[in-house]
Amino acid sequence: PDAVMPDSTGVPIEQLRRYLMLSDFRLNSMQPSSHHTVLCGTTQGPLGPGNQVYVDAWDYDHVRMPCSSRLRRTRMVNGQQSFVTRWEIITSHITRQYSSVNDFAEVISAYHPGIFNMTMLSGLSRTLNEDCSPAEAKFFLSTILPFIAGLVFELPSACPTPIPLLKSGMNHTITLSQMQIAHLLAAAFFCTFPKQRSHEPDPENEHYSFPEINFERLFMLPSVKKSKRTQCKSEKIKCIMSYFHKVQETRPTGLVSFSRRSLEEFPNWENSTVQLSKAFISQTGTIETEGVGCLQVDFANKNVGGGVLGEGCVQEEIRFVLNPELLVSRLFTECLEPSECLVITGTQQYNGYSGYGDDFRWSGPHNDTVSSDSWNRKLTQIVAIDAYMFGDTDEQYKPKFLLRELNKAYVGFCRGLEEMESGTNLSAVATGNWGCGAFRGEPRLKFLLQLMACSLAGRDMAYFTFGDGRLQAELCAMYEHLVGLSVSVGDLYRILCLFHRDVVTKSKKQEGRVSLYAFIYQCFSGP
Ligand code: AR6
Repeated sequence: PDAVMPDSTGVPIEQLRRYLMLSDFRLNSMQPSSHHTVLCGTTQGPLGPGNQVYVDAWDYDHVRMPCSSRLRRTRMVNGQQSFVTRWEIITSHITRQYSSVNDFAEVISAYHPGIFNMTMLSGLSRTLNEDCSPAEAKFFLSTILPFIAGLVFELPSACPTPIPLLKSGMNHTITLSQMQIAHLLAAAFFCTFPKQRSHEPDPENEHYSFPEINFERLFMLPSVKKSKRTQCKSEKIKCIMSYFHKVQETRPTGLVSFSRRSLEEFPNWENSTVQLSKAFISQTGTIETEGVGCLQVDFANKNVGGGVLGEGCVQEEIRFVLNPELLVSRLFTECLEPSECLVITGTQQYNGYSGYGDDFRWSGPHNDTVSSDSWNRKLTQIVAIDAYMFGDTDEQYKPKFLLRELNKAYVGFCRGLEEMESGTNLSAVATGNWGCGAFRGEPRLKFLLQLMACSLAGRDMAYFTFGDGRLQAELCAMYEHLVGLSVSVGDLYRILCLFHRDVVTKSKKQEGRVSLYAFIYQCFSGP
C-alpha cells in the first residue's frame, strides 16, 4: 500500500449495510415453488418427494447423473452379449484400498469413456509426491480417497431427486444441502459425470453449453509452455483435498442456494435522475474478507468458475477453491448470457490463501465463522457476473459496451426474488477491478459503471483496489467530486457517451489524448 495515502476513503464502511446476523436478512419459510427447487431436507424435515428412492431423469432439463441406468456398456459373458450399467462398473471399482495414485488411475480407467492413464493424473501425483509429506500422502490415499469414494457410492440415495438444469433464460433457484454438494463433488472428483446437454445434439456441431465438471483437467500437469502454472495447480488440488478432509471430520449441516437470474427489461440509464449511492473505497482488503456480509462479486467467466479446473488462477478461480461448494454450480449452470447472472448463497470458506496468480498458495484450512440465515445458509452471498473481454481496449467506451457492462452489473445487483418476498433492505456490493485483469478493462471506467448499477439497484458499494493506492485516491477524488455536485446516474451516462464521441473516436490513447477522468472534471467543473 502507498504510504502517503489513507488506506480507505469515501463513506466509512461501517455506514454500509451488511448482513451479519440472522435478523439482518429476514426470510419467509422455505417453500418449493415453480421458481425454487428444494432438493434437500431442511431442519424441519425432508421436503419434496421425501423418500430415498432414486428417480432418474435423462432429458434436456435435468442433470444427467452418473448413476443413471441409461449409461450402459455391453459385455460378453460365455459368448453371450449382455448389458451392464456404467454405475455398476463404477461402484464395483471405487470401493477398494488405495495405496498409490496408480490405483486411482486404474479405477477411473475402468469406466472412463476415453483412454485414461497415469499421465492424466500427473498433477495429482506431483502434489502427493512433492508437495505433501509421505505421511500426508499416505493419509490422503488411505483415508480421504476412500471417504470420497464412499460419498460417490451413496450418490443415488443422497441426491434422489432430479436436479434441474439452470438453463439460459431461466429465473430459477436450486437449494441443496452442503452434504449433497459433497456427494456431487465426490462424483466429479472421480470423473464420473457424463456431459450435460440442454438440447438435442447436433451431429454437425458437437457443442456443449455447460462448463466441465469432472476434475480431470485439474489432475493433469500443465503443458511445458505453461509450466509456471504447475505450482498454483498443485495449490488448487491441496484446497480440494483439504475440503474433503474437513467434510470427513465434520459433516457440514447447512444449505446452499444457486439462483440464475435473467432480466428482460433494463433501466433507462440515459434518463435516470437517481443520485449516486454511498461508496467506500479502499486500497487494502479483499472482497471475500472485508466484504463479509455484502453481496460479493465474482469476476466471472460466462462459464462460471472459468479456468478453475484448468490453469486459471485469478479472482474467480481462487474464490472457487476457497469455497469449493461453488464448483457444483458448473454441473447445472448453462453459459451466462449478457442479461444474466448466478447468485450463490450459503457456501462455506474451507481454505485460506496467500499470493495471487502464479504465486497463489494454499495457506491451510480456514475456519469460517460467518453466521447463518433462517434457512441455515451461511450469510455469504456471491454473484457471478462476467465482464466483456476487450481485445481493443478503446471498444469499452462505445455506448453499446457501456450498456452491456451496466446491464450485466445491474442484473447482478438488483433485488432477487427472495429479497422481494422478504422485503429486506439490500446489502452493499463488495467489488473491485471487475473485468480489469484477464479481461483488460479500465478500472476507472468500471468503478463508475458499477457505482451507477449499485445506485439504480438500491445498494451501496465497497470497492477494493487490491493494493493500488493511486487508483484508490483517483476514484475517491472523482467520487467526492460527483457527489458534491449531485451528479445523477443519467448525467454520468451522458458524459461517458460524450467521452466516446468527442475523444475516443478522434484520437488514440497513445497520442496523449485527454483521460476519462480529466474529461469528466472538464465537463462537471463545479459551481
Ligand atoms: N478482492 C478484490 N480485488 C481483487 C481480488 C480480491 N480477492 N482478486 C483480484 N482482484 P480478474 P477479470 C482484482 O483478472 O478481468 C478468470 O479466469 C485485481 O486487481 O480475475 O474480470 C475468470 O474465470 C485483479 O487484477 O478478473 C474470467 O475468465 C482484478 O481484480 C476472467 O478471469 C481483476 O481480476 C475474468 O477476468
